[in-house]
Amino acid sequence: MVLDKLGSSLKGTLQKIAKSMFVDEKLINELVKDIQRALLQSDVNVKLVFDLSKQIKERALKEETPPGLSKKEHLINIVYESLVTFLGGEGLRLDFKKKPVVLMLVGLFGNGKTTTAGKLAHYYQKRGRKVAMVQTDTWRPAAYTQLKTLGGQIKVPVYGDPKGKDPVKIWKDFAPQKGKFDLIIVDTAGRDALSNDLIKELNGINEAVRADTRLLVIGADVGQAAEKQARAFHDTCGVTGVIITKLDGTAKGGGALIACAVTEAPVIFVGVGEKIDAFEEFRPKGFVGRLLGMGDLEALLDKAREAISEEDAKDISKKLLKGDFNLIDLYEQMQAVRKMGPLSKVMEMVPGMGQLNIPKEMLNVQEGKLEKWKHIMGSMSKEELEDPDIMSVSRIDRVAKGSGIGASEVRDLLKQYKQSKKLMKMLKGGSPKSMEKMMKRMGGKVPGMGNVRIR
Ligand SMILES: Nc1nc2c(ncn2[C@@H]2O[C@H](COP(=O)(O)OP(=O)(O)OP(=O)(O)O)[C@@H](O)[C@H]2O)c(=O)[nH]1
Ligand SMILES: [Mg+2]
Repeated sequence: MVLDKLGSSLKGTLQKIAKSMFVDEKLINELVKDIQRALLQSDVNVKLVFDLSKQIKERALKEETPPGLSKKEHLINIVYESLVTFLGGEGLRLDFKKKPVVLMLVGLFGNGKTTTAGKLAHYYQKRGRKVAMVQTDTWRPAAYTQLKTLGGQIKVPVYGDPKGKDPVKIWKDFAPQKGKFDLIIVDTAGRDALSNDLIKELNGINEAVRADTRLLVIGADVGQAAEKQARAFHDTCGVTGVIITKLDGTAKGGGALIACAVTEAPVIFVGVGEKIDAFEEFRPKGFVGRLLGMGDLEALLDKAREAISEEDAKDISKKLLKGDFNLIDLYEQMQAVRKMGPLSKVMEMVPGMGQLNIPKEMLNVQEGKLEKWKHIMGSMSKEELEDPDIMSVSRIDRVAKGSGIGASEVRDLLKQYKQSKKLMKMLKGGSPKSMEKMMKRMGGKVPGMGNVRIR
């Protein structure tokens, strides 16, 4: 995952705080050193690392502990806040009140601009926006076709001229149709290095397009060269946000973070694969929360929203959080979770789960189980589905016969339902300690997720 190494080192550091008796200068110094080491190992620029650690140290030594917080909590909070600010604070939201929003992607050759254009179009289209893409890259021979293919996959119109030579003209030919869309994504050409040529071309496009949002697309593998690139693009067109691509690879990703510092713009999305949906909104708060093991229910709900309809997601998540949900919800939730991707990824986003060492390979919902549940539930009455607590021995027998699936499977489903309900109540409480205790009590099984044992 994103900046994996950073995550595990920082977790270790925070455990150190949790275990120590007092918060004193010695501990703060140790903490700052640990954070420095973690960031440097993730390829973060040295100057950035020192600025950040200096800030943490100063705050930790000078600030009074606010009422209601323990010294340790306060220290963890300082680390949290500093890391969040470091990664761009609140992030960036497109303001669709002004229509259309025009978004331009810039970056060097092969960093992923065109791929990202498709991903962005997909992302916003899923959220109900009318999207168009414009290809102004007249350098790469197949640039128009590449974008056209992506647009075809997701049914988003693509404008451009495969034979055109003048990007500004391409934009001007499209411009009269702007009003039909909520969001227009403009792809631009790259070069293998920042040349005067590219800068001149981007200046021209930038002036014609007058994009509200100008995003620098930069690969996680760019490393320390990111600083120079970010500065040059920023000088040319005033970068307002950063997208880091290829975070699924082996690169540590920390190098690209300098782009945020140089442009004073936040990372707003990250690319985690070549496919059109291998794309995640990046929320510094959630990200740091996850790094520090606080979990991020928001991000989880966001994914759920994509996998199922928004209405359903709101409903189910509300029910889940209240711990009052029925069998249909459980089934839908399991289906949705499966759509969200590897369960191990989903688990990282649930508060507390990050700290339970669940073996990754076990986090697979069993396909066969879901199928059986479907049959069992098909034989249950509406009343029974909505209130599984009324399932008596005779009802279980009836359902078993009706579905042709054994009574023990029916009981298994009911058991999983009950345990999930309890688990969801606990998640709401959010304390990893109490969760762990509870899960041990349940025989080490995570309900609904196959027979997952806690190590
Ligand atoms: N693994 C991985 N590959 C990616 C990601 N984003 C883009 N790529 C790949 O990177 C390569 C280059 O992507 P493009 O979108 O063509 O890059 P570009 O910036 O438009 O390149 P130019 O048009 O030549 O400037 C392609 O093979 C993409 O599939 C990502 O998040 N992860
Ligand atoms: Mg391209």
